[in-house]
Amino acid sequence: MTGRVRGVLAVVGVLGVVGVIAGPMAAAQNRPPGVPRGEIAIPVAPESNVASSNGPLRQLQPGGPFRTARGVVVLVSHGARTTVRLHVTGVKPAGGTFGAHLHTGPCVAGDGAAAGPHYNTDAIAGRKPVRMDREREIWLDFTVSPTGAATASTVVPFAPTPGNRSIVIHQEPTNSHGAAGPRLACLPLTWN
Ligand SMILES: [Cu+2]
Repeated sequence: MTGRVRGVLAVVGVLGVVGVIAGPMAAAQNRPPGVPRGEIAIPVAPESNVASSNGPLRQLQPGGPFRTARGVVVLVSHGARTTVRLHVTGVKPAGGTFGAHLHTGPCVAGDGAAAGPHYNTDAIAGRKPVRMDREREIWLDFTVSPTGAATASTVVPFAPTPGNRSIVIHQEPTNSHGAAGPRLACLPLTWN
């Protein structure tokens, strides 16, 4: 078993259910040669990268609905294609729809500006004009259920470059220009 496969198995342990690997897990019912009984083989492309983060949301504004919230984010890149899944629990009051994106900078409690701008492939490549949409950025808007939980996922046609980055949750849903109002909370996401 390679280190990368172990990484994916660790993610399974953290999340329990990950949409992006549900298919491969089902396919793994036919155990390939060399895989011990009881272990699940998950096919992972050689260029795959996995990053995840799990913990209390860091607050960027005092007294918001994410005060008691926790989040899990999992990012899986295979070549030039990346799947990202975000799960949030403990939102009070429950309800509402919020914008969420991958930002280029770190997640620092009390300092929304530290997260920097959206991760945007036009901006990273120095292309102008910079277009802000769900093909060039990682958008994870979510609607909170009556139990205070929410899930969002996206698939984008690029692999974000490594860094000490963050998922930022905003007060409003993302509009057609990529804006979503004040920054309420964040979750760090770092990979190499
Ligand atoms: Cu954002």
